[in-house]
Amino acid sequence: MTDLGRLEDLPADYVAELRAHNLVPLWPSLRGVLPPKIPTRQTQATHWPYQTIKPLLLRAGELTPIEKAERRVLVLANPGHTLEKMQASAAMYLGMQLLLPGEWAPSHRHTPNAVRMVVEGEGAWTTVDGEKCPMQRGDLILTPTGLWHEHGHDGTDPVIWLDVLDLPLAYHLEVSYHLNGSRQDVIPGRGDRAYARGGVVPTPVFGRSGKRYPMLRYPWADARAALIALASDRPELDAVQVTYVNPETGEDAENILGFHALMLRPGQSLKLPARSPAVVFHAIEGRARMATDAQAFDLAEADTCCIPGYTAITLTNTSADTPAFFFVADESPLHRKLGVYEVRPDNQPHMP
Ligand code: 1HN
Repeated sequence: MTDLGRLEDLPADYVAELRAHNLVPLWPSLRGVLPPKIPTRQTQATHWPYQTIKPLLLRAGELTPIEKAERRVLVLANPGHTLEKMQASAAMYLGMQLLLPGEWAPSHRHTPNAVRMVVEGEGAWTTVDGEKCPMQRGDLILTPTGLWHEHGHDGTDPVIWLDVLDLPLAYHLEVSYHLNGSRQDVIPGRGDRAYARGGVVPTPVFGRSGKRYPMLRYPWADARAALIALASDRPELDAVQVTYVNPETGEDAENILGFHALMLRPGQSLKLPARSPAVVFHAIEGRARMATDAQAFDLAEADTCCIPGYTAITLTNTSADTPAFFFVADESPLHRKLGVYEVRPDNQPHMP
């Protein structure tokens, strides 16, 4: 590949004159913005152990009342993007949120899409678009773009959950904003039970519900049962994984980020091919060794990690007798919509 001309090769007065007119020569920067064969990624493989986060989050509960925080969150920031950017990857934001007994995080809505993955504690709830969703460990609760949501806690011990948002993308697109509201009236209706059995959905005899997001809560008990059934039905299947979908359309549960649950059989080692989206793993039950070409670490229960795109991953269940279960979030719906989704089973470019 030919070396392209550098900025230093140009007369300083010429460069200064260009700049004065808000003009920039492309060729000195062309390889930077369009590198050969593989994108430059700022996202670094990063591991956030829960044992580190939990005491610091409980301390935040002592230091900052909910009224002074609105959302009491420690952000899982990827150092590759600089901590100030508060992003886990190019499109994903991660945060651990604490709600103490009796607290209320007031109703608001915003343009970024969010989900909650419940990590620990009993008795909290999130009301989304008038539907009161109980929060239990491993449950996935959607708060898609534009829907009102608020969190409350009727239990006796702290509740902690993982927030995943497409905030970095929305912010970059200059479409990120919020509106404050008042306490929502709770409307009867349980989308989580109405769509609880795969293959059958409520019949719209009197017309469709009109809801773009008919299912807001995906109970862990159901996703876990689906994984166990899949593993026993398909003994030869390597990737025992399910995707959280909109049960009326079969499409991804949200527009931009993808959400999945993954099971590793006892002792299983799973090789995942390099794919274009960055991916987040959160250990719901059990533990695993996470390895890329460059790095390895142990993911303990409730730990979270982020792996950049275009990276092959080997996940190994270090227990010989119990399965391990993971929540997986990635940027695949976004990449597919943009037409840049790519799998590299042989680590070679396969431009779509
Ligand atoms: C948000 O609305 C929540 O509703 C949590 O719990 C984290 C991070 C950035 C922007 C909005 C919530 C958030 C957030």
